[in-house]
Amino acid sequence: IAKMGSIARGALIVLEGGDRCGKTTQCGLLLKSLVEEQIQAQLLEFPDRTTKIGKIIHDYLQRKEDLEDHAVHLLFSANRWEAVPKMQDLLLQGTTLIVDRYAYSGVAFTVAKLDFDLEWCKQPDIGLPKPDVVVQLQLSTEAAMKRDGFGRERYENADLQAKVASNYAKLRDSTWKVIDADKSKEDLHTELLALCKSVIESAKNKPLSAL
Ligand code: DGP
Ligand code: NA
Ligand code: NA
Repeated sequence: IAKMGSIARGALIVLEGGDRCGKTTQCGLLLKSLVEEQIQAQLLEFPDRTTKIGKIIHDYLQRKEDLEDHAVHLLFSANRWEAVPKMQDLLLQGTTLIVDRYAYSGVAFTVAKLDFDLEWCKQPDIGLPKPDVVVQLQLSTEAAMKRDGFGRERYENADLQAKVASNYAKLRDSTWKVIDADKSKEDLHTELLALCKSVIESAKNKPLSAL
């Protein structure tokens, strides 16, 4: 067994995109392939609907509950913060995290629904572990709307999704990779797996930083 200090850290890999872009499917496929290749990995998703805060968010998304918009924004952020101790432990133990949505969704969705100030929206997530890569799966709203299940939850309408897409464009930095998601599940997976494996390699020697 290697000494704790000598274990290379895992990578923090975030997938972002509009609703029904195939993110969740791709996260699952990535996990399966990495594990098959004996690369330690785990899946996380935000919102994590299993926690107490996550349950409130779930009811809000299902329109069972209405909440003040600033308060909801902070709840989504709190739902990420409550996962941080676990995330840090896993990353430092060498486990790569595949994360389905992160702080970028927080900003892109809140700004989209209300024209809230972008800088205000970023504040509560400052200090979260910084992803090694943010993969944005890009799919036109028309294509997303044709997919199964679109329209069920609160934010799933064409207008809002188009705004989300333009907000993502304002958040891109050097860690972002934008990938065209309008292709077969298999082709998209092949592209993502190659990208993730190279990110996992290069993250090994980099310290974990913060947003
Ligand atoms: P999902 O379970 O990935 O379908 O996400 C649920 C919905 O919540 C989706 O429409 C995106 C939205 N969402 C995710 N994170 C945040 C956030 O931090 N803030 C807001 N306002 N919406 C978010
Ligand atoms: Na959704
Ligand atoms: Na999800």
